[in-house]
Formats: sequence, structure tokens, C-alpha cells
Amino acid sequence: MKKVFERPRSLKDARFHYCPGCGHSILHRIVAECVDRLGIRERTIAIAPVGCAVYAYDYFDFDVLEIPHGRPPAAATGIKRSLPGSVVISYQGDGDLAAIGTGEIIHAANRGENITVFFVNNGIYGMTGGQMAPTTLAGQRTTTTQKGRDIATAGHPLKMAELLSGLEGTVFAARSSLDSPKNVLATERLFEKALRCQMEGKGFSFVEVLSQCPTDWKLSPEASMEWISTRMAEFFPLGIFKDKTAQKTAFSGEIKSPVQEAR
Ligand SMILES: Cc1ncc(C[n+]2csc(CCOP(=O)(O)OP(=O)(O)O)c2C)c(N)n1
Ligand code: SF4
Ligand SMILES: [Mg+2]
Repeated sequence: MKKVFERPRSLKDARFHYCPGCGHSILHRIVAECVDRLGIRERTIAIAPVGCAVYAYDYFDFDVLEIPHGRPPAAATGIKRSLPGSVVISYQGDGDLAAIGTGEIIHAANRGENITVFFVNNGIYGMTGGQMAPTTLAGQRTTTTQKGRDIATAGHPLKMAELLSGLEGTVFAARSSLDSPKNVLATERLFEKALRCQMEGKGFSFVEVLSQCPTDWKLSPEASMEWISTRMAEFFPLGIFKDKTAQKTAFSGEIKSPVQEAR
């Protein structure tokens, strides 16, 4: 049977600028397919990060805003609160979310904002030429850690999915990867679940994805997949770290403080 590439309605007919083998291309398609499947294209508002995915608005066929480095969760908060019927997707890299934007993501999650964050962990600052990110592995060579990341001076890689799952406001937190067709499909299922969490008004949802950057890792696309499977996934385990989507309503709407209850 002849296989035909069908472009999701939510992807424009434009050629990606990403390097061959880059995870962003796969993730854009996954996001678009989820939006199509859920029938939310008309009310989706995504945020393009500063990073290699900066031109996401050229590819997605729904509303996309470009937000300064690290600030997407703050902007997403404002959009969702002013347009509660929208479905807000914050698409962020590790330099954006886990370095300059650490404060924004932690407080948005802790407030239980009803938004969905897709976190692209490629362990490096891709756009600016391959500097160390907070998620760079111990011993990993980058342009700013030419002998490999030294934990004694640079600290440990940040495990954002685990970190955010420890916050009261987080309803759903998971990590997936793009190192095999099976895991690509699993990523799509997690994205859809996270978006449903928001659509049902449950609260903050977060999916981290281990994503390849062949260019700055200086590996072939095939070797990059292998690097994710053998090196990244060893330190960043895949799985669901928190799932409170079965709870009835959003955290902020239901639970009374001890002071209120005493009245
Ligand atoms: C306020 C601010 N500081 C620094 C930069 C420079 N800068 C642009 S992209 C980037 C890092 C991008 O890395 P990441 O978020 O991991 O995205 P990737 O390119 O890897 O997908 C940095 C530091 C900037 N644009 N704005
Ligand atoms: S530098 Fe890395 S993250 Fe950026 S487009 Fe190329 S492969 Fe993708
Ligand atoms: Mg990155």
C-alpha cells in the first residue's frame, strides 16, 4: 500500500528550518496532531520560545506568540486568565525554561495555572551554538565545558519533571523521549493527556521530552538517538511522575484553606 504523508491541519505548508535529525521537527508534528485530534485549533494559543524553535509561528496554523527568553509561563498565565476558553501551550527549551526562566516555571506550576508546558530537553543551548544548559549531563562536552561538565563547579543536571511534580499546583508531570518510534508515539499520548488535563480545567500540566540536537552534540542523527537511549535516559528516567488528573476540579477552585474551613 502506498504511504502518503498527510500534513496535520494545524501545520502550515512550510519547510522546517531545523537541522536534519532535530527533535523540534518531530515535536512540532506531534503538537499539531494532538491539536487536530482534540479539535481545538481555533482556540489554541501557543508560545514560541527564544531558542531554535523561535520560528514556531511560521509552522503552526494556530495563534502563536513570541515571548522573551524564560518568560513564557508568565505570559501563558496572562493569556489563560484573560481568555479562559483558550487552550494555552507553552513550548520551551532547557535554556529558556530551566535557566533564565526557572523562577517563572516554578511559580506558574506552584500557582496551579491551568496551562500546558512542553519542555524540550536537548541538554544544550542549541540556538546560540551549543553552550552548557542546566540539563547538560555530567561529563558532557559543550562549547562552555570543553573538558566535559564538571559537577564540582557546574552542579548537577536539573531534573525538571521531578522538581515540578513536587509542587502542590502541578496536576500532571511526565518525561518522554524521541529515541524510537515507540517513544515518539508515547510522547504524543502524553501531550494529548496533558492538553486534556487543561481542557477539563484540572490545572498545571507538564511534559518533558528528551530531544536530539545532532548539530551541537556533534553526532549523526542515528548516534543522537543512541545517545538519548544510553546516556540521557539513564540520568533522566522516562515515566509519569505525577498524575492527579482523576481529581474532580482544579486545585485552586476546590480546596479550602484551614482558615476558611474554621469559619
Ligand atoms: C534575555 C536573553 N538572554 C539570552 C538570550 C540568548 N539566547 C537565545 S536562545 C538561548 C538559549 C536557547 O537554548 P534552549 O532554550 O535550550 O533552546 P534550544 O535552542 O536548545 O531549543 C539564549 C541563551 C536571549 N535571547 N535573551
Ligand atoms: S542546533 Fe540543535 S536544536 Fe537547533 S535546530 Fe539544530 S539540531 Fe535542532
Ligand atoms: Mg536546549
